[in-house]
Amino acid sequence: MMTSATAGPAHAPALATLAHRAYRIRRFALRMGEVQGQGYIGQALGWSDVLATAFCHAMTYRPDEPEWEGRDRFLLSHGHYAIACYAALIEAGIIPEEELETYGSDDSRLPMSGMATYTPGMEISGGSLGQGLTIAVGMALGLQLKNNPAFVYNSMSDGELDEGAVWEAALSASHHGLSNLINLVDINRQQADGNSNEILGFEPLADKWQSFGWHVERVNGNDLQAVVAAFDRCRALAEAKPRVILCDTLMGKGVPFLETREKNHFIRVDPQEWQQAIAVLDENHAKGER
Ligand SMILES: Cc1ncc(C[n+]2csc(CCOP(=O)(O)OP(=O)(O)O)c2C)c(N)n1
Ligand SMILES: [Mg+2]
Repeated sequence: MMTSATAGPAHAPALATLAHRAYRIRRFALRMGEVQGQGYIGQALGWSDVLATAFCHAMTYRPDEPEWEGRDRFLLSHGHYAIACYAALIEAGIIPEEELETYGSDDSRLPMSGMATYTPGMEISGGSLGQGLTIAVGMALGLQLKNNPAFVYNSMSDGELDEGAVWEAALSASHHGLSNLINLVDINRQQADGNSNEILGFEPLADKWQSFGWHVERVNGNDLQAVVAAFDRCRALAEAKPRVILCDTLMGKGVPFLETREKNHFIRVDPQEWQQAIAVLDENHAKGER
């Protein structure tokens, strides 16, 4: 039997350390973007604070034993956010840092869309949008039946709210009282064809989840303290309800020239800009700005 250190809330870092880890996640993602010359970097930068909170504050797992039965599960429903998830898995110690140099190349364990069969720590092959929550419901129910106390985190995007299966899963989760299910929604107000809420209006979103029987948190997804508090409340809640954290995020967060770039599903980054982006990120982090 393999023995390995267990990461988890008991070892959760102070906020400044967590901010440093979120910075490192952003930096790993930018490096991968540079290696491949492309990547969903706007999303990765926007989602890094939530990923840092999940992997470096809230979740229990063993970096050297990614399939340990007692681990909290993290499902990347929006498979195109793989670059962000790999960056978090590197920071979590599940993927070696050197491996980021292979991102997106043939034979790499880090393909451009998340694949469960390729990558340690990647629980599902997401990317067919709207499916992650349906799988998460089944997993959470299974864990409850086995008296396994692990949490299931589903990570999804606001474009996925257009998918009917999400709402069927939401009904099922509350019907079964899945208190071990925490759904994380990235509300970056962007999807392939424009502003998500204008393409298919989803507001008032908190009311919708609440009426489906969920405990709801809505936070600025780039305010680390608020994100940590929301995760903590969701983990501590005694009610037999599934939990959702609706996170309003800013695409490109941490690199001002990308934050203000015209918001597209695929933010344009010119070859010389990857290094500039890393330099600005480093500089702002050194100044304590986020
Ligand atoms: C079921 C399904 N429909 C369409 C697509 C094509 N697609 C890939 S990413 C994407 C955008 C979805 O919205 P969101 O994830 O919010 O976009 P982002 O915030 O990353 O811009 C679409 C439509 C897909 N992968 N799966
Ligand atoms: Mg979106």
